[in-house]
Amino acid sequence: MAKRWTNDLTHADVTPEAAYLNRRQIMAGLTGFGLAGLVGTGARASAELEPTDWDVITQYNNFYEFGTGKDDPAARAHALTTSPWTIKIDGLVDRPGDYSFDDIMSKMTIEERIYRFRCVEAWSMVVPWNGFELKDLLDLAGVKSEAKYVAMETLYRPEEMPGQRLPFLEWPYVEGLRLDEAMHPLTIMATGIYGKTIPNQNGAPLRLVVPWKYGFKSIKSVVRITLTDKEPPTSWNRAISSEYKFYSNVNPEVDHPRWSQASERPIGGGLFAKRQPTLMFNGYEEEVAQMYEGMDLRVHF
Ligand SMILES: Nc1nc2c(c(=O)[nH]1)N[C@H]1C(S)=C(S)[C@@H](COP(=O)(O)O)O[C@H]1N2
Ligand SMILES: [Mo]
Repeated sequence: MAKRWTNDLTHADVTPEAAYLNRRQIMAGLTGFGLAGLVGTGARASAELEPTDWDVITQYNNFYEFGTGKDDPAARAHALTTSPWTIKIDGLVDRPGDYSFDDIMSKMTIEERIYRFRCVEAWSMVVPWNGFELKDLLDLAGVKSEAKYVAMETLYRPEEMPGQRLPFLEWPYVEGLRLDEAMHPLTIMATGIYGKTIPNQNGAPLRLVVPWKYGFKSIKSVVRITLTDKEPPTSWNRAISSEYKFYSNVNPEVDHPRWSQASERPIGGGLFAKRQPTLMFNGYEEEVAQMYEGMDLRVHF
């Protein structure tokens, strides 16, 4: 586990304020279709994010089921069988059952969403996802009024996922969201990147993407979605509960116990890529902050 958490961040890495303001103007954009209702100003809507290269997005990965190295998933995940694929939706829903991936896809509207992606390890990318809103899938199953949380589980198949034969984490990988977070229009299930089928190493055939939270919340290769009235367990909280809590919202003001979260290293930016400031809620504050009103984000980090 030590390897994963090694990093070289110091407070001296934080970008000076002038650069911050410049870059902030560039980075403030929220692109993607279907978000018009959320976007406050025209300037914000028209600003652009520069997507990270395909090769970087698909070769620098965290997917511990295939090993802890950043290049292990790309080297090993081709062995994963992703078709047929079934997602069990159960718990507090009107229509529990095994939903086939193909059937789900025939009912969903696939959109492109270009999102910032910020790992808790303080690196970042910009990913042009293709996918559908998680809300649409939950509506298909019919969420009962008692439901308060959504729990998700990754495939457990050690024959194809060699990392699951080792105790890096407790398997299967599990994650969860509060129901309002899960229903938020920014929350998607991604099935593609750059208009291509999502590669196995990125979580084929479908993975969660919650752009205002640290990357580990965005659980890959999902096989089960359970609606519940209790806060579900999450893998990194189980592993190191003092460092990883349930919410894990990106927050430059709350440092990880072992490193600063004030800035991040863009992956794939080349030789001249500078560290950049991390934005509150990863730049999605305007869209999501109201869900956390009245919560102490230093306690619920
Ligand atoms: N099942 C599963 N999901 C996972 C992980 C994992 O190890 N297993 N890693 C998480 C972490 S720490 C990150 S940063 C992102 C990485 O997504 P990417 O490889 O598509 O960039 O996936 C998240 N989802
Ligand atoms: Mo991560």
